[in-house]
Amino acid sequence: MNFDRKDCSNEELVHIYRNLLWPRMIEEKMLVLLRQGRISKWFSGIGQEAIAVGATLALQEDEWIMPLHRNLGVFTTRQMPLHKLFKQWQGSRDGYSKGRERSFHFGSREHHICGMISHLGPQLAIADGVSLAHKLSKEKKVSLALTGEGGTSEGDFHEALNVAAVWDLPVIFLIENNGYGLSTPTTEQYRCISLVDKAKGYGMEGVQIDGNNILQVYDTIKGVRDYCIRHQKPYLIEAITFRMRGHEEASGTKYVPAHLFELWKQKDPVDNYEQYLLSQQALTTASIEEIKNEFRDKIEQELVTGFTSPPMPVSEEEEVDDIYAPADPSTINVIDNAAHAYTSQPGTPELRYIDAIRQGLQQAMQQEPGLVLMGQDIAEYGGAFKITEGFVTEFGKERVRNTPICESAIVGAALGLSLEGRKAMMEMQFADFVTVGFNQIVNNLAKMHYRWGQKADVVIRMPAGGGVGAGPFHSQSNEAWFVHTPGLKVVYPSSPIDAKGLLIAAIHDPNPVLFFEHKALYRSVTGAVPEEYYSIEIGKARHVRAGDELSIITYGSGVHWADDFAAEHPEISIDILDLRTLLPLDYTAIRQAVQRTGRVLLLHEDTLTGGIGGEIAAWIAQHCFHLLDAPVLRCASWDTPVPFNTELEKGFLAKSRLADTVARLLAY
Ligand SMILES: Cc1ncc(C[n+]2csc(CCOP(=O)(O)OP(=O)(O)O)c2C)c(N)n1
Repeated sequence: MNFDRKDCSNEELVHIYRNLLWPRMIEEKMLVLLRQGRISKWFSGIGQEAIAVGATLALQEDEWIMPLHRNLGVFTTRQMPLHKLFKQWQGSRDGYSKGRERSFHFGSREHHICGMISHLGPQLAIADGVSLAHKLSKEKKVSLALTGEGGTSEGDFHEALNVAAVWDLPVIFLIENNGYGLSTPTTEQYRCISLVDKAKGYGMEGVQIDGNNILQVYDTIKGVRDYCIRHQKPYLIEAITFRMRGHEEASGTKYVPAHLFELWKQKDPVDNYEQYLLSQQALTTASIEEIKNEFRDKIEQELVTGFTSPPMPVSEEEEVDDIYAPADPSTINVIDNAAHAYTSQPGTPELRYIDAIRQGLQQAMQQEPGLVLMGQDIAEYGGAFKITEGFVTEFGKERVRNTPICESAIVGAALGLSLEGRKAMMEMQFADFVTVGFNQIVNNLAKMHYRWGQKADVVIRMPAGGGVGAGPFHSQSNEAWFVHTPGLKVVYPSSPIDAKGLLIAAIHDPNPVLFFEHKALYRSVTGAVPEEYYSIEIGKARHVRAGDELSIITYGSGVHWADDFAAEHPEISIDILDLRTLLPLDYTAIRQAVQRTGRVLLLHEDTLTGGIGGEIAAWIAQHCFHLLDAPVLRCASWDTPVPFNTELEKGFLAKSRLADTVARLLAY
């Protein structure tokens, strides 16, 4: 192995050695503990340490790294104490994730390490967002994301590299090509000769390096870092290495030809570097032994602390409490239900639902200089529904960003912006397209705070709903998918005043909020909207209409269907509750609605099975049974995709069955 020390002093060479040796010795100890049955699982990075260690040494300490499951060297080089790492691996309360996460699936803000989720590829686009934040603040920093060669087959790899290239982001993408993805060899993973060749396809520079040569890794990444900062561009590095052990310790290595282990043993990064240091007289055999003894003692000491953890308290309350990041103290005027009366005062301007959203967004951009908007066609074109028309002129293209068609990477980038303390709002062009960004939302955004205490300050606007003759992929009501995901907030305003106030509340909430806006309401519903910058509390329902014969509990378009129905049937005394937020639900208001009439009809545009109505009906049955005079009835859309033909769509929508359902309920 050819080492080139360039202008490294002996002290620097030894410093690198100590960082390289430390994770190796920890791992060797872990393998012993595993054999003794004292730990349960281990993903080994033995033989690959030079990549994680070299990369981490080449970056500044406050530059974010997105590591994966084989990158112990990132965590140790950032000086995380072994006893705490060990507690993390053991699932102890005093590890880095309060026992909620396994192995290397955790991060630490203090160490600028963003924890992976199992899905591998999602790490990459988070680095885009972090680098975007640096670029916008003109900070001379990079972020670095690691991936295995297996992970490069994921769409997330393509999306993240493409966005970084199109937006000229200073991100280092580092592929650790270790020959196998679980049992799959590279020949069954990709057809190109070298993965680094892909750089050209994205319009970025790339280089292939010997991933076992610590000095080459360190020196290359230092140089690439300078390049990324100077040119404000991303860079792809393919580091060639080999996985010397199984995918994880229990899975074995039968499928790997034995001679490959022989070959790669000769290329061991620690042994080779040791030999080099001896040849350079930077170390002697005795001093190497001294360091090893020092490390051995340190490991034993740290493990004493590592094995002593307090018992795990099992408290649902504490677990649930940590799902959401606590809100920052708000200085924004919060208006409540009384606002609807207040807006009937003369002089309050009337706005359409769409204009109220636009006004809320525009004022939020004025108030929050850190807020960045991202979405397809939202810049000069103004978005598919023209909500952001004119925003580029007022706020500039840096903060109002057109995106390539890559929902997953943009959600990931939004999360990266949040890591750097910015607020991000993404516009899904249609709520239907959220399926291709689903993983980032339900697994990364939603779970991050619970997993390692990092907030995900992201709003995703979701133009949803049917009644517009747009067929199965531009009409869905998919809010229930997200209501089932702890960690998200799901908001669905039905009126202009709520749309503006809830959007501002969503932007100021430090948690991920899915903000549903009904397309058919955009231009058909008008109402008084205060001009001031105000918010409406997330999680509070609105009592829309008082009645004493039956209560319709609904949201979104359902509020208007119910209201219209009530107006057309003055002979029935109908009470209407607009939920406004679906996660968390306002159970106090739901109970009160049941109490008022004893008869409940749950109405939603979403399809019946698995819709939010089922959840609320179950809750009412369990908690308000004594208040009911009739069974809870649901009125929802057919359990089919949304049909295109207008007559068929009318039949599909719940509205067409509202009168019948009301009659059935009253007949009890
Ligand atoms: C989306 C997804 N599919 C499959 C898996 C299961 N899985 C975990 S690691 C892994 C192999 C990854 O290979 P590679 O990216 O080369 O990294 P390596 O393990 O070799 O370091 C697989 C298939 C997963 N975690 N996520």
